[in-house]
Amino acid sequence: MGTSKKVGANKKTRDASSPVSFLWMGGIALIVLLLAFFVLANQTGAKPPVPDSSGGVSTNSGVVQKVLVRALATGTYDSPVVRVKANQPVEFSFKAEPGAGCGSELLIPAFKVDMLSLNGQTKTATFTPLAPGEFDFHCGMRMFRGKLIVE
Ligand SMILES: [Cu+2]
Repeated sequence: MGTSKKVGANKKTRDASSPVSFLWMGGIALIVLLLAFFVLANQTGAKPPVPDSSGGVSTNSGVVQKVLVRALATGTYDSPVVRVKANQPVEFSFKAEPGAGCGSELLIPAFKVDMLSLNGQTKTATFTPLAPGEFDFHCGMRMFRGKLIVE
């Protein structure tokens, strides 16, 4: 008997849908307000594009040179020769294919880079070569071999 009364009570609160509809209206009003806020915020935010007033010479203004080297399951790098320019930052990304074995580690000793790519994840090291030259990159046992040529 007690359980049937509780079910009846539940049905009654559901049928009296006024609190539910108030909730809906409140939610919709909130969403509209939020949307309006974001639109206004975007408009005010987009208005002033900061003028590039800095006329000073910046030594680090070079474009970042993005490089991706993959260690393949066949035991080689997909790009064994990488060319970059001196005095510009290099973003050296590295990804080892599953099955690359010890090739999942890539070292560039000259720039103290040591990256470990496990489960196909991409690792990135950033450095700036200050002078031209040729620098080796390789796995921990130098089976995978590549050359970073700085021009
Ligand atoms: Cu190796």
